[in-house]
Amino acid sequence: MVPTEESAADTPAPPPPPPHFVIVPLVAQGHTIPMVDLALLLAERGARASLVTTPLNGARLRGVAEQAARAKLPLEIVELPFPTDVDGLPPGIENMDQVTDNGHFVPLFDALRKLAGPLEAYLRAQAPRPSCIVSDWCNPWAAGAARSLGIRRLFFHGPPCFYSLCDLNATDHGLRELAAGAAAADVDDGQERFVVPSMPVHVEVTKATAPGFFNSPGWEAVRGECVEAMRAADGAVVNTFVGLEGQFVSCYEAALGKPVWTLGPLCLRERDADAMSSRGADGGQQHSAVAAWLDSKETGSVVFVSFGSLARKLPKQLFEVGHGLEDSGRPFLWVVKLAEASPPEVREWLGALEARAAGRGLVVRGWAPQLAILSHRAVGGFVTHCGWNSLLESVAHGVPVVTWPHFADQFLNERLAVDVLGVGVPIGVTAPVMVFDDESVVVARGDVARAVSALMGEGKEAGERRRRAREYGEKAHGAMEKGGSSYENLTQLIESFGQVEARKG
Ligand SMILES: *[C@@H]1O[C@H](CO)[C@@H](O)[C@H](O)[C@H]1NC(C)=O
Ligand SMILES: CC(=O)N[C@H]1CO[C@H](CO)[C@@H](O)[C@@H]1O
Repeated sequence: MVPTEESAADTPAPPPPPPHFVIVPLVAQGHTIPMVDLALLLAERGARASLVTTPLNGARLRGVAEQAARAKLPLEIVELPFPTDVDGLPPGIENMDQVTDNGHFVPLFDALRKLAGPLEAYLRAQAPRPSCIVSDWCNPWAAGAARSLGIRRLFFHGPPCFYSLCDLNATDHGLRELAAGAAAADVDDGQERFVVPSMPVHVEVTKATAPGFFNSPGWEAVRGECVEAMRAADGAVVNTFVGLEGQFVSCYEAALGKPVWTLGPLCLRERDADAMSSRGADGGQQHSAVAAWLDSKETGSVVFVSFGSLARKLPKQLFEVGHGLEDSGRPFLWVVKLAEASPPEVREWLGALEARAAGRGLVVRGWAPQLAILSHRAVGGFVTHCGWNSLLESVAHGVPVVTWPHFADQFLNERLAVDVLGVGVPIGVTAPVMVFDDESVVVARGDVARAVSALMGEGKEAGERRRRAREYGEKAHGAMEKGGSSYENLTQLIESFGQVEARKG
């Protein structure tokens, strides 16, 4: 019997369960932060979200769990046991930002690979089966479990589509081999420039700044696994938006041959000031002091200086930054990591700098509420390492940048900011630094002062840069609002996985 509307209303079929997304971030702050935003966003929009991590990283996400519980969001944190006795990895290290030796990174990846079994066990225990896995590009070990259980998988890649397209095209055309060959044949001092092939705009790189994660010796296995997992995935999720780099999104989608869901800027999900100030940290204690200082400053007058969660500067380089900021004459808010600030000579030097720059400069030691700072009206510029979260957070708040890339995708992110978007002043670095043990001083005080003055200055170029940044900021907010491109991409993402569940049931 075909049920009439009335009888259907009497015995309503149970609604299909909401689609269940299992999110697997890489254990590094820069990778976890946007994927936590993604999980919260999915849960806010009616999907179920599970964030998979390890115990130590789970402890850091307690604030997120509480926030979700308060808002009654269907979000859970799943802790897989971290493997013990991994060759070459000291106990207690579960996150990239705990590593203090370049030699510990590969063993950390070896340890993560062993999470594949526990992940599969978790997925197997879920009824109904999760609808979709979203795993970081750098977590290829999640691919096997998805495959063996027949769960569709998207990869989340941290960098913008501009970078990922460069990487694909450089790989397909053997650009890295070409550059390595030139260097080996000694026809090159490392500064020979290569054009990235088939890009819709002109992009030049050197051997050292050529695209590609995990290109250093010793990383071949990890890179191979990541590329294979990328090729086998059902699509990509990127923290960007069409209004920022639309032409690269569509070229990337074509080159990849899979759907690319642009859902960002994910940082704009957070509208609550308290949550914003405690993002990425255990608490927002520093926030009130920083906010009070910023409140006392004129609109757009302060330059904010921070270099992400991984790079560490040794005293000589740190002092050049400080002198440069002092010489620029602009109000500055500078974040120095605890590990950088701890040597006695640095502690003393920073104290003296603050005394000299009394009222004009504030040094935050340790963690700072970056998103709250960038959204403060007093901040008019950002000296950044060009990690994509930082760059996108800046653009999303209409703040132009001084670009000082350190490694990985950051050199191409700089090209995007400076050459394509026109919102950046390069500080002038040409080669990557190691995360640790780098004694060289790559940026002198004069470079810092020049770039900051150009960014914060009054000239026509500076004004244009500010205008463009403001425009992208407005577009970013539009993308995340109902009807905006990222909002609607997320709607479609949830619907496309919801339909699969409904069809199965
Ligand atoms: C995301 O939104 C853009 C702009 O509305 C659209 O062109 C694109 O096809 C969408 N992407 C997916 C994967 O649906
Ligand atoms: C191999 C190759 O050329 N891949 C891509 C490079 O980028 C363009 C867009 O400019 C794509 O269309 C290609 O498929």
